[in-house]
Parts: sequence; C-alpha cells; structure tokens
Amino acid sequence: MSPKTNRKMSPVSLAQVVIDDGFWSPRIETNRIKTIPHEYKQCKDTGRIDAFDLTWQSGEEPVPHYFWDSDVAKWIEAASYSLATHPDPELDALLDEVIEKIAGAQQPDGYLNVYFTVVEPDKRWKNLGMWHELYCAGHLIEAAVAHYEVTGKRRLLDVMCRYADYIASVFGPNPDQRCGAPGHEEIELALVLLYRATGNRRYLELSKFFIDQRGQKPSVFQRELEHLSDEDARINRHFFDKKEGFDTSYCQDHLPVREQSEVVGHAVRAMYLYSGMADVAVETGDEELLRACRRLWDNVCRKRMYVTGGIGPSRHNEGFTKDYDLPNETAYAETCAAIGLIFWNQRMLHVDAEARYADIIEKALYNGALSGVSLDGEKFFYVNPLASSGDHHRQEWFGCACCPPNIARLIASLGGYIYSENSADAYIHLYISGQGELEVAGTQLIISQESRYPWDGEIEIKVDPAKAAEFGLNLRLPGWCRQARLWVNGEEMEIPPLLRSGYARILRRWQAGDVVKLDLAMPVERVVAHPNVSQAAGCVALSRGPIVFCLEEADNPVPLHRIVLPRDAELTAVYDKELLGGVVKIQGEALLVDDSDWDGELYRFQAANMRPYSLTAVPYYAWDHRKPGEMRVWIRSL
Ligand code: FUB
Ligand code: ZN
Repeated sequence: MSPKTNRKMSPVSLAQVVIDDGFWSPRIETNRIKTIPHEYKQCKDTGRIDAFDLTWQSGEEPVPHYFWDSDVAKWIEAASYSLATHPDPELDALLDEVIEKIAGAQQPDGYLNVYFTVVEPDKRWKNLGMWHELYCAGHLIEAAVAHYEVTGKRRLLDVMCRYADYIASVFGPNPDQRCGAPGHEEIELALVLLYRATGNRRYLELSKFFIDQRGQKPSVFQRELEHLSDEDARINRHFFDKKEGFDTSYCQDHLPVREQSEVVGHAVRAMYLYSGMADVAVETGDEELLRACRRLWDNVCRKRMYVTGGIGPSRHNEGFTKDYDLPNETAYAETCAAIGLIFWNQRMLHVDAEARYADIIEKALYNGALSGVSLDGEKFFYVNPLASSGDHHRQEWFGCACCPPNIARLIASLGGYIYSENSADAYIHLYISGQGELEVAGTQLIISQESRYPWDGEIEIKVDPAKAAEFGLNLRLPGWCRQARLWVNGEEMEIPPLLRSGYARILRRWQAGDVVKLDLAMPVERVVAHPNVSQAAGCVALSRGPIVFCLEEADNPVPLHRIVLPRDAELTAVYDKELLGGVVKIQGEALLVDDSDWDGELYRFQAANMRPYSLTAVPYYAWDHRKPGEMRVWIRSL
C-alpha cells in the first residue's frame, strides 16, 4: 500500500465556531427549538423510540420498520450537535434517556437492531441488499461518535463499539467470516468516524473490507438471493433483475468501486459510499480510491446534478439515470441526496483543498438541501422538484422519515463546514458571520466574519492571531462570482497572483487587528444548462450569489410556462424583509404569451402574441410557503 495521503487540511470543528449570522442564526435557532423537538415527538408518537424497549408483540400495530433505528440515530446526532453550540440540560437528559433505551436493546452478543430482534429475529443478516441492518448500525455509530465528542459521555459509544466488534466478527476475509456489504451504504463512513474516535484500527479495516466487497463477482447480493424466499427477495428482484441479467447498480455494486466512473443507482446510497471511500482513502493513503472519487465527482457534478445541487432525478430508483437527464416536475432530488452530496464534497475538499468542492457544498446547502425544511422548521420535503403544478407540499413527517432528521443534523452541525486549517494555512470556505478559533503556524487564531451574505457579497474578515505569525489566509472565491475585489488593511490586492485552486491565498505575517475585505460582485445571473439537458432547453434559471431562484404563482398569478424572459431584460434584486422571512427577490420586465386572441382554437399558423409582464422570482429554498400554486425554476427565455 502507498504511504498515507494525509488530508491537505482539517475542518475546524463545530465546537470551535460561533455562528452569528443574519441568515443562518435564525435557522439554527429554529432547528434547535422547533425541528429537533418536533422530530423527537414524531419519533416518540410513531413508536420509533419506544420500539427500543423490545416489547413489540406479533400482531401489534405499528410494526417497527427495519430502518426505524436510523431515524432515532439521526435525531440523536442532530440533538448532540445542537448541544455543542447551545448547552441545554433538558435536551441533554432526554438524550441520555433515549440512549439508555438503545443500550437496553443490545443483545448479549452485541447485536442491536429493533426489527431483527423483535419482528423477524430469524432473518438477521439474511438480506444485506435491501434490509438495512448495516445502514442502521452506521447511523447509530455516527450518533454515538457525535454524542461522545460533544458530551464526553461514552454510554452510546461503548454500546456501538460492542456492536461494531460483533459486526467485525461476523464479516471479514477469514474462512470463518462472511463476505458481505451493506446494500445501503452508510456504515463505511461511520466506521471511519469510530476509528478516529477510538483509535481502533479494526473499524477502519472493516470499512475498507465493506468498500472492496462491493462490485465483486459474483455479487454478494446475488449470492444471498440463493438463500432468500421468493417473498423476501421480491424487493431485491425488483431492483436487481434486469432484462440484460443480474444488475446491482442500484447499490453501486455493478463494478468494484475502484473501477467506477459513473454515478449510478440510488443517490443517497451512492453519496454515502463515496464519502466512505474518501474517508478510507485518507486514512490509508489509498490513491486508487481517491482517483475513483474524483472521476465519480466529475460525472455527477458535470453531468447529473440539478442547478440547485439536487441529485437523483428518478423516483423509480430514488436515484440516477443517465447523463443530462434532469427532468423538472418529476425530479426526485431527495433531500438526503443533496445532504449526502454535501458530506462527500466536505471530505473531498479536505483531500484536495480545491474550492470546486466547497462550491458544491454551498450550492446544495443554500438550495437543494435547505428547501428540504420549511421556514418554521416543522415541515419537510422528501422530494425536491424544480417545477410543480401546485400539488407538492412539505409534510410534517413521513413513513420513511430519513430526510427530516438528516436536514436537522446538517443545520445543527453547520459550524463545522466554514473553516479549515493546517500547519501553514487557514481557510474560509463559507461566508457565514461569526467567529472561528483555529490553530495555524503555531498560534491560536481567531477569524471573525461579518457580512449580509447570501444577500450581499461584501465581507469583512478580522484576523486575530494570539501572536504575530506568517501563514496563508485562503479565501474561497466562489465559482459563481465573476468579479471579486480584495483589500488587506485598506490596501487593495491584485487577486490573480494570489489564486490557488479557487482560493485567494494571502500569505503574510498576520497580526492582531488585521482586517481583510472581500467584495464578491453579486449581480443577477441567467444560468443556462448544457445543450444536452433537454428539460432546460430554451430556458434560463436565475441566480444571485449562491441562491437559485424560482417563479411562484403567489407572485406571478399567470401560467408560469407562459412567462418569457428576453435576453436583455433588466433584472433587479430587491431585499424584502417582509417576504418569506426576509429574502432578496428578483424583479424584471419580461413577456407573457398572450391567449386573448386565440378564440378557442387548439392550433394555428400564426405565433402567439406576447405582452409585457413584470416577473418576480424568489429563492428556491423558500418556495411553497404561501398559497399553493405553480412553481418553476427554469424560465423560458428569448
Ligand atoms: O432507505 C433508507 C433511506 O430511505 C434512503 O436513504 C432514502 O433514499 C429512503 O429510501
Ligand atoms: Zn431522505
């Protein structure tokens, strides 16, 4: 094996960051006081939490589902992150209570899964392809690590180490062990977190084992089918049996992961797999895995991603189809998939230190992921289409409730995405007001940011090292920004000579009181899609800074497909503090296809007339908060 590929930088942890930001602070507070309690209540009311008491009896309703454990796990993770930035003794005690229940559900051999303990105990590990035991284990491990890191309490961590030890005894390369891999990836990345938290290499090795099992022939998922009843294998066959033969690309098992170049199958599964691959690669110096990650990144980000950062267009497989296939109204674009894209890009960012990954994090964060939660924090989108005829609305919960606690854990941990550090450099990836405490060039360093981002591109950054030191301060120049200016202590700097992989690197001897100003021009932009995206042909999407906009019927009470935006129409950005919690809206003089002279015909030879029309567009993340109606991101253009 090649030598260790250390990450080029490490993220500054959530606990070292204070967010004090006009855009995010209210959302983090809503997440804390509304979303997290709401999700606890849902988990409690639907039986997910008490299911860990293992008192379920045959015939009782509801029957625990085989991925219920993961919903509670993600709630624990979200609540733990929230404690990191906002101590709350009540929440702390509630977490202890839930964790005790989970600990009580652990079996004498270390196994821990509600469904396969009380509902179908004879089916443990029988259907790895579809039955989610390893996925649930992964989420519980992530929860355990988060809870331990934030509170210092080992209860859940110890439980999950026992479970992971048991899993490591069952699965592995030895003759007395099973080959296997999770159908739904997740445990791979979680085991690396567990390895980092405990120093136990066995977890890293198990993660690598699972990663390399995927795609071997014959497939582990094919082999296990031989032992499944027709009834138990029905769901597998639905996804795996194709006209051309057995195909497990649904769970990225079509090829060994090191040979993969195309993102296929279920989108959340794919994102968690690639995150795990990046993690294992970083810890083991496995360049081959990283090369695969970079190829897959090119495919998804250049050919299979919505302008909102949503991914996975198809409802059928909750995932990918083919290059440039990005339908709008039927877009699946699951909230979890956009979040998974963020997780993976966060990892790649630290491997390669290239701003393109942070660009994707930002795009998904402000658009395709954030749309997943309502402004009041108590309703959620599972599916995030880019057009709607008015019948798609956020819901309080779902039978399959993966998305709500996923967005809660992302928002609660946002502080961990802003800064990174290494021995010679500090990095700012996201422009979010507040402070970060870093350690660079042998000194403690406080970086403070102030801005009205994402509504305004002027950012003031104060750099306060405990003692004067030379290091590079790297400021991300977002991919969406075409014109930036930079000043250090009032003196303007030329940016091109400072450019390093999408960051402006200011290398100097920094001292307390130094002030940097960055001005990112934020005009309204018309985005056009690659000519092969048939569903966006002849259209533009409006964006400004990191925000993608959409038309809603609430502002435009006309059929939205009849609004046409001339190429030269002036578009103005206006901040409206009363609208949707305070947003910039875009206004402009467009045209409306007129039907007043159609006289009832369906077809005619003469083109339709157009009349002037003033359009208003609002941020996509905030759609569906007013009177139900049409929505559309891609606007016809002329
Ligand atoms: O299967 C577990 C989760 O539920 C997946 O990540 C989502 O796509 C949904 O299928
Ligand atoms: Zn989901």
